[in-house]
Amino acid sequence: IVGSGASSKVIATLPSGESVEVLLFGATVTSWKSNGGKTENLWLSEKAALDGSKAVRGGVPVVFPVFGPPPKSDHPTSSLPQHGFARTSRWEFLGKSSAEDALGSDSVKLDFGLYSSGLTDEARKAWPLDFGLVYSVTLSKDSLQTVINVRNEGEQSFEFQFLLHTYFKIQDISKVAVNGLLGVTYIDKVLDATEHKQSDNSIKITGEVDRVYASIPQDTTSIVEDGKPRFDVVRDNLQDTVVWNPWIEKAKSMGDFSPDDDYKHMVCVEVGAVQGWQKLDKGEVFEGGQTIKSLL
Ligand code: TA6
Repeated sequence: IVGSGASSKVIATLPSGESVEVLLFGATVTSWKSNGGKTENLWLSEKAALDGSKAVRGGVPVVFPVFGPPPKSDHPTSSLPQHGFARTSRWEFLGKSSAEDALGSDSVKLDFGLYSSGLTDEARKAWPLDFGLVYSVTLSKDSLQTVINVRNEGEQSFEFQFLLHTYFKIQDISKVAVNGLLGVTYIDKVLDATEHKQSDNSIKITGEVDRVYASIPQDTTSIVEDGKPRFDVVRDNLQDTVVWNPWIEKAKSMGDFSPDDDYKHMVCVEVGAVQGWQKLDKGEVFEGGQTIKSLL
């Protein structure tokens, strides 16, 4: 662990130079470098708050127990902030373990925990359910796996949503396509949350895009740049994926999004369980996450 207080972070590096950095604040991955450590794969705003003062603008914010603005009323999450409390809570570092896969290549796993007892009074009051989260970040040579384990530690059942709000770093948004969502139904939040069907395999981004693709049959969404595969985003036990780019006006309107024209150098492909709610009875566990692969 380096640093202290809210800006404490854990850094792990493979012998071949790849690295991952995780803030204890929100268990937010803020950097993932592949190619021997030469290629940064995640976008991070130059004005991202890294001091715990607000959710990190970039990297991989952890969204739990609600995605987006919570239901207006009479729902347990109604008084939570947008995207829930996980990304603005202080998580515990539970430890690091190194492993070798069958082919002998190294990987290192970092575990983080967040429990009801670790919430601010405000969050605890807003969502008074007993839960335990263990978030595992595993760095391998060309991939980063991030998995959440949600346990209901209380007597009452509860329901939640979960999403990994991954900001991918890309060279030029005009040369990017997001592939693998052909035929999938999506809610278009730019077009008044109307429902649409993805008519072709490639999504090009030529303006603000904010779409929630639900119940996706196959598990991989790909980001292609300039005709070459750049990232594969593989879902594990999560059925939905959000595609988001704020474009010019929205980028300008976010105080912590900087530089303003950096919407050209990022795209969010966010895996999650956000359509409807995952229900956990007493003692039940949910596990899900993603493996993101750098194909450069
Ligand atoms: O994931 C897309 C989204 O839900 C957008 O609607 C936009 O609000 C984005 O998340 C960022 O939300 P934030 O609360 O981090 O500003």
